[in-house]
Amino acid sequence: MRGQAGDVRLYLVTGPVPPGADLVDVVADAVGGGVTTVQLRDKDATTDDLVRLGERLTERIGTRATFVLNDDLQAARALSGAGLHVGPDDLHPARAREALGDDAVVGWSLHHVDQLKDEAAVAACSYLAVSPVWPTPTKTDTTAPWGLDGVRRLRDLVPADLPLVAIGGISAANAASVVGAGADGVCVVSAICSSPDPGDAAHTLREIVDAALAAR
Ligand code: 3NM
Repeated sequence: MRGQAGDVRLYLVTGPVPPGADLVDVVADAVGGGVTTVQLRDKDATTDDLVRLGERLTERIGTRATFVLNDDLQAARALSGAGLHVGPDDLHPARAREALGDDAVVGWSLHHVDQLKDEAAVAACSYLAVSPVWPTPTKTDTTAPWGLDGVRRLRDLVPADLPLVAIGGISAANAASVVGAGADGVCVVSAICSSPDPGDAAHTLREIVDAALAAR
């Protein structure tokens, strides 16, 4: 069972926000602008911190966007309805699926093409993420970038009914090319979190993604 992928067209992963800004306001504005999925990611936060922040975020987001936790099953279980995103060195997606149930969103980052040989993992996922498409200052300890050719290659290899999103170095300037290469959605951190107007940044990205999806 793959659960519901939700809508992954414009996928915000949380990151640093400008001084004086409140992450909850940034996320709420971004959802107002057209973000469809929000992943709470803070590798330095405790589970309790994530649950507290997750409660504030989900209260503001309501049902307007899918909500996913990065790599903290306990926090995801504590926040009813939350999904879980894991990487290849984290909890196995099949274990996440077992723990969260058939309806939960479970996502998995693809760093190596060999991961697709793990059929149980792929079958457990609601979506897969090409990570990273391009190098990004937001996360410097990534594996080698896939580039647009990598997105095309993975879109051919991943089951057609399994949404493929892409992360890493995506902005309004290149989002259309990522969708044109086969991604069903784009994930961004800095293009929204670092923007002086997160709502407007999200709106612009959403228009670009929707137009690129319609043009395929
Ligand atoms: N994961 P930006 S790249 C959170 O490759 C994250 O797994 C990545 O940030 C991966 O949108 C990344 O600012 C950061 O480039 C993406």
